[in-house]
Amino acid sequence: MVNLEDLSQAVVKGDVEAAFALTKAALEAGLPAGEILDRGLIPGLKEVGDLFEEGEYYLPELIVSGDAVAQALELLEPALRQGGEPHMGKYLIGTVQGDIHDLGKNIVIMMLKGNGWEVTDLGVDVSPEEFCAAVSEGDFQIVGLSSLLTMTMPNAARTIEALKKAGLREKVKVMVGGAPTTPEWAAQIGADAHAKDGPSAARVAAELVGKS
Ligand code: B12
Repeated sequence: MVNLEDLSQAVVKGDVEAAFALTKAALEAGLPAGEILDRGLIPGLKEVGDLFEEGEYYLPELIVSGDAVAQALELLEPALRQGGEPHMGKYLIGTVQGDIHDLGKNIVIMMLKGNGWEVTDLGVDVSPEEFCAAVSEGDFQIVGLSSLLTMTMPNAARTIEALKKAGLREKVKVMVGGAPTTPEWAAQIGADAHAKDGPSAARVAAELVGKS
């Protein structure tokens, strides 16, 4: 039986091979992908973040632990995105300018796809202008802005302002998320909604388009 605490610790140690092997074993043992995430990979990353904050870990540790999770996520993707043909609509997502964190965004993408959304991913460090260009060219119902750094949260606000200036704000609903963000902040910057994790992102997206 796979112990998900061992998986968390593999992430904490930045043991890419062990994290991959334990994720594979957990899937083969029939554990749901969501549980592997919530009880294995995410708590591991949380501990890495705490150690970083305490000055025990430095950037290289963040990098290897992030890499361990990125590789494990590839194994989870088929299970997380199971859900058939896209029928909810089109969702545009990206990490805001100045920010290169993408693990959380990628989990949100998997959950959205698993819940019937067609998702276009602009990647990381996406400028307000790039978001505007994509919104203007595509027929998206929702734009999702991810921000993991307190320092880059204002760039989510700038993106919403840029959409307004370009006359595109009414064309799309805007959702925001990322560890330091809150529903209050979302309301303050004029977003339509906030979600705290992948499952709630999928639920809130459905609500925003009246398909919940
Ligand atoms: C891994 C990691 C990295 C990796 C990222 C790898 C990658 N490919 O993403 C690397 C090494 C690149 C990195 C770099 C840095 N990091 Co870093 N990093 C982390 C760490 C440990 C985990 C982040 C993570 O993936 N969490 C797990 C995922 C699942 O959670 P999540 O991202 O929050 O996403 C969930 C929700 O928020 C939500 N969500 C996310 N996005 C969206 C979007 C939408 C639309 C919606 C609806 C929902 C949603 O759903 C997700 C799924 O459940 C965190 C610590 C932590 N506790 O978060 C620090 C952390 C975020 N990093 C931090 C810092 C300071 C940095 C650096 C500045 C360090 C440095 N000195 O250089 C750089 C910044 C680089 C840059 N310009 O962006 C700080 C940020 C502090 C702050 N509040 O500003 C943290 C909190 C660490 C700490 N405790 O101090 N980091």
